Amino acid sequence: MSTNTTLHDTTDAGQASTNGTTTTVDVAVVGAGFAGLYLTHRLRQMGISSLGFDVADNVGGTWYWNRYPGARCDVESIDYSYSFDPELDAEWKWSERYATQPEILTYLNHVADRFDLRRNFRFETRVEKAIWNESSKRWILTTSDGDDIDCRYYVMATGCLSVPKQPDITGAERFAGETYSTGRWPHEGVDFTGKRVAVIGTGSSAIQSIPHIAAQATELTVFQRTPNFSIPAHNGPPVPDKVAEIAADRAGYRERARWSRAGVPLEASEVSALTVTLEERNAAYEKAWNTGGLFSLSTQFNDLGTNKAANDTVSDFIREKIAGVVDNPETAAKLSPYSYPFGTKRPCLDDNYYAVYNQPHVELVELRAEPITTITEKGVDTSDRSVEVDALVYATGFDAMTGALVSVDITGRDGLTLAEKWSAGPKTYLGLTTVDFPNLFMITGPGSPSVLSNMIVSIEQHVDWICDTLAHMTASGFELIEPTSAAEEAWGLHVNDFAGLTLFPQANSWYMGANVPGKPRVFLPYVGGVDGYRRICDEVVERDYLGFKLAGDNREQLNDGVVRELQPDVTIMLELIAELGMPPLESLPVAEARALSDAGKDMRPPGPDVGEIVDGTFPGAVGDLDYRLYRPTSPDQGADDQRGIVVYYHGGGWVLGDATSDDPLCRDLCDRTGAIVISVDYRHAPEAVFPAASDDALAALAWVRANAEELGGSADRIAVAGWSAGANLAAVVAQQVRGDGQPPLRGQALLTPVTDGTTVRPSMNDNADGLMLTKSLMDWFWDQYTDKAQRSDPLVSPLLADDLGGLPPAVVVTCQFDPLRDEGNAYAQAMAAAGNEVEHSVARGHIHTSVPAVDALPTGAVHRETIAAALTRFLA
Ligand code: NA7
Repeated sequence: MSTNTTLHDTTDAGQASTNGTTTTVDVAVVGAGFAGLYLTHRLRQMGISSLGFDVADNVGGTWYWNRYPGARCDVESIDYSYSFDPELDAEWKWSERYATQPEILTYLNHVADRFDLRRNFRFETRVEKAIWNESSKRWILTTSDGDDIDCRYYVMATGCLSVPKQPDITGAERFAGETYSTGRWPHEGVDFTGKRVAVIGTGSSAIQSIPHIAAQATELTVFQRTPNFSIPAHNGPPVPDKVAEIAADRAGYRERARWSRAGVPLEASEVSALTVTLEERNAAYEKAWNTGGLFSLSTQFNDLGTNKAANDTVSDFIREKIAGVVDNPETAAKLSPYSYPFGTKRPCLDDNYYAVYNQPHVELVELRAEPITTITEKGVDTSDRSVEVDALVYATGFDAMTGALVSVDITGRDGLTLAEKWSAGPKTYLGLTTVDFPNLFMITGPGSPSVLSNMIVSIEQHVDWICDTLAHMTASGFELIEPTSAAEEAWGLHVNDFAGLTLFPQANSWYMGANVPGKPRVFLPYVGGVDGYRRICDEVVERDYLGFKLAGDNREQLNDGVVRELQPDVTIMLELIAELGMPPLESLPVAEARALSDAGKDMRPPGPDVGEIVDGTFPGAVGDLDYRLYRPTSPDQGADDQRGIVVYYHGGGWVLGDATSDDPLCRDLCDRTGAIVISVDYRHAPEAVFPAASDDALAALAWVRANAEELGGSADRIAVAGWSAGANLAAVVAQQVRGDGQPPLRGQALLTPVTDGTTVRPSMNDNADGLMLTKSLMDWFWDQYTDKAQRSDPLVSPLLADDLGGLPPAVVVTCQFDPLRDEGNAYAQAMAAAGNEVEHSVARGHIHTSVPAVDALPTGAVHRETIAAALTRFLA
């Protein structure tokens, strides 16, 4: 990074210039909180002029406004501090583990003084409008003091929880007593002594303030819509061990924070909550409960955020704690959350919150049972009663993550406003930028880790990324940056895919936009971690601003592309497998390749239970072979009480595997379809070469047809299915038995089939390496099974059959990043063109091996369901 770069249009580097009522500056910044202050400091260092705005009369951002009693940070202050200046970091001493709002505000004022930042801000000034001027390639801002700001870059450093939610309770304007909002608390403080007080809301602000309000009020009534999980803060002086750890290696500690999941260095558990005993689990939770802190409980096991059953264990633990503290069992029950998993709404840290309800003058009203009908002049009416109060405190939260961004009237290219563009939910690239709003940056915007992380670490990362980008642009002669539509679209999918792996979407939380009436239900932050996200942002830069268009007077660079296309669970699996450092299968003798491939079986989840599993043998083309039969638990289907049968052929390139090697997938198919699944073996290459496998596959079907009733199924309702080379066999068998005088096959399910050994299609080269099935492994499989000359035989390349008419209905699932994708797609298209019924889908973000990974890769489930639903239809 360069620290003394200037932009082209800066006549007086580092200074804004004013002409009449227009001020010209390089960068306009909205917000004087943690983000705006650090950004201003960095820009000053770089010699880039900036002007910041804040409605408040001083610095502080969220910590300026949230002055309610008990307001504190709920990430330890030692972590919730700037790291950009080691001297500042070393010198500043927090007095408590979780600093109070006044102390945090003092810190921010100290930072503003220390780096002389206030002179770059106009306080008590609101940016009301921002319009992109396409001809000058600049933003024109209109401020509340009537001034226009003409800037090259426009940065919204407006925070994620800065716009209080508008009162959405009937009659709110009628109340004649004192009204307060936690997010806009009077600077002089409020004395509730001798007063009857109502608090509406039980989020973090309420949970922090209620014990303080209860200490003064004569009567306190708390109106709770949804109970929250709250963990004791165990506040006190900063934890000595942690202070010592940081003092010993400050730079190392901060670097670990930058590369941690949540922006705080934490030990991540690798153990599932469901694999330990109840005693072990509760001992872990008890220790965490006594340690306190936002992350203590959630990091005890690795599946609390992704597995509901695992989450239930910690949720139960907290509910027991609530019951242990609150004397009145009815009140304890009301305070116990059941409607969402722990952690899917922001958990709270408290200081004796639950015990407040043991005080005789404190009452909890459960709004789900008795909703507020209206606020009146005197208080709050519910469906059951009228509660008269002297003061009403709204602790009803914020229009989170997008509220502040759309509260300024921002108009981008072609008159499009940000509010219009985001009417169905925010669209960003990396949570930093958005299409049609060139040179606009958001700090901790939607689609970035932001509120799921230590905000200060995320703020510093965003500010650094933006400043490094400006430096790069200046040095390279660019003055315009905008993401591409493809990059933005794909980022939205990636953010959503990641959230879908977690329990977060199960809650009506502000993470989901669910707290604001009418707000689109979209998961707003990025759940992939500060570490993973930082890696992505760095990679975007390393790949020369992938997904961005950069332009200057004399040059333009369009580097369209997508930074993360694989499903997130597929990426995680690939990283884990890469860590194992296994040799390529094709580099091994066949016996060793088989042993290595078999060893993987023990590492995978077993798949669902089925009613019965029977192992046996059947006559193959030249001798007995094994089968494994899966009988479902579900009630019999079909008029004659006989089930449909799926004859399944396993994957493994005609070389690896056996009748049991796709066990989880077969269980899953059996469970989802309610059909009998018979996984049949076939002879393998190189011992038995082409056409041994297809001969055995055909023999297996003949045997199942002849013995269907004995197996508990119906000879009239048989389908074939397979994965990879097994799908090749299923396709070949389906062609061979056409019109053979027997009841026709009801269907064929082909998952990533091999269909043509004669042509190298683009997907083979595009996905040649690093995605489990490689091009060289596929070549090796082919070489084991067939001579090159044999590969045009439809018995191994079913796509090359002269006649593809009259085939059974097919479901074909191919994977986007599979070397076999294009030949699978070609087969689906060719079958459809020949007049067959074909359902074909391409599994987005999947690789050759990921869809069969039952219970290991959640994103594959939808594609297995596609196959199962089609089979169920075929066999009905
Ligand atoms: P939150 O966490 O959004 O809490 C707001 C609370 O107000 C929550 O209990 C809401 O219930 C409740 N609420 C909101 N609207 C209503 C209406 N109309 N009627 C009754 N109750 C209502 O905001 P906080 O300020 O407490 O905390 C925000 C974050 O700041 C916090 O997570 C930390 O990160 C710091 P709901 O759950 O929506 O049913």
